[in-house]
Amino acid sequence: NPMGASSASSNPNARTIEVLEQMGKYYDQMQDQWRTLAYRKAVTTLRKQTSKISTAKEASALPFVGSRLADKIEEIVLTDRLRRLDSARDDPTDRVLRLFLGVYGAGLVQANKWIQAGYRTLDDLVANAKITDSQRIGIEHYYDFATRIPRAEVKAHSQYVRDALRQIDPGFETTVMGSYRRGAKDSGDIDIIITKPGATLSTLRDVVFHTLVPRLLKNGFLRAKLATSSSNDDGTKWHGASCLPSSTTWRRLDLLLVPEEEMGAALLYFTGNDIFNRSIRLLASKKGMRLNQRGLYKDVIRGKNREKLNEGSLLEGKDEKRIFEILGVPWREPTERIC
Ligand code: DCP
Ligand code: MG
Ligand code: MN
Repeated sequence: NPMGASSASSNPNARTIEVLEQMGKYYDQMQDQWRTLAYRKAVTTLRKQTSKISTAKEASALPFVGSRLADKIEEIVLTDRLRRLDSARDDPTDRVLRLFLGVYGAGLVQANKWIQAGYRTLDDLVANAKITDSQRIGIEHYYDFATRIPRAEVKAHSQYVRDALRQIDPGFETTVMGSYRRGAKDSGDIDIIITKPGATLSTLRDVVFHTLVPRLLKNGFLRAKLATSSSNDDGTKWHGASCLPSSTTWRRLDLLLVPEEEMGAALLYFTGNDIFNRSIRLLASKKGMRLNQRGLYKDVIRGKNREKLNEGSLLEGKDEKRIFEILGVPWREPTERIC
């Protein structure tokens, strides 16, 4: 967590933050996005406090802290722990569920099916369950993929990709996105945007999918391709695993192809974080615009429930700063986009 270092021990709410983060991590592992978000927002709010928040009443007066979370904050201050977290950790079914949800590509439905079928360990799955190729790789490299990647190593992987790409065509450019661009000291995966000024998406696909990736699979830098969910596969992504020549640890690597005209919107989207993205999209929609990873659009007609009735027309896609300007939002450095 990039904000951790600056405020960890000096913050009067350090212990509360620590426990809430553990609870949030638990919900994240359980793929409970709603509660994960609530805990992250509460943690962000607590980090900004300069005095200790001790009672539920004080806590619920803060933004993004509802009454239940406020009660938990009081419980942590009074008892130095959280019963909900202890019970979650003790529950064996929960443990297995979290273990299985950690397998690349496994969702709640899949993980529960494995549990229903009587499987309890990763070895059970490999030996007896019907699993996809991607899931097998996710299991074989479970602990690699669960380990955070130090910033210097993210850089080394991206340099490797960049050098190989420029050998094919020096006109290509790469940008490391996600938590790395936000300045994080470590990352969950390596997100790389690939573009080339003046090139179409089909040229990008040709070079990356048909030349770069096969070459890097052959020389052993890329170890495996992993399935992308069909719902968000628009032929602009490659998901897989990479490994530096000096290492045996496999890392999750995402390549994203972006035509020049969409670079601004893609930079904005893939920098995140996800909460920042949500709030800036919501703001766009309130102003009658629409923001996605391709561009900012106007004249979007929405129905009663804010659902969009047409696509709108493009206002800006290429320039990240212009998108902020048009939205009327002061520019925020990537390192400040942590919500
Ligand atoms: N993103 C998003 N909403 C999602 C998933 C992703 O807005 N549901 C955007 C914001 C993320 C970026 O894509 O910052 C990259 O996604 P990652 O899942 O790789 O997340 P991060 O790079 O931010 O974190 P990590 O270090 O865990 O990879
Ligand atoms: Mg990432
Ligand atoms: Mn990613």
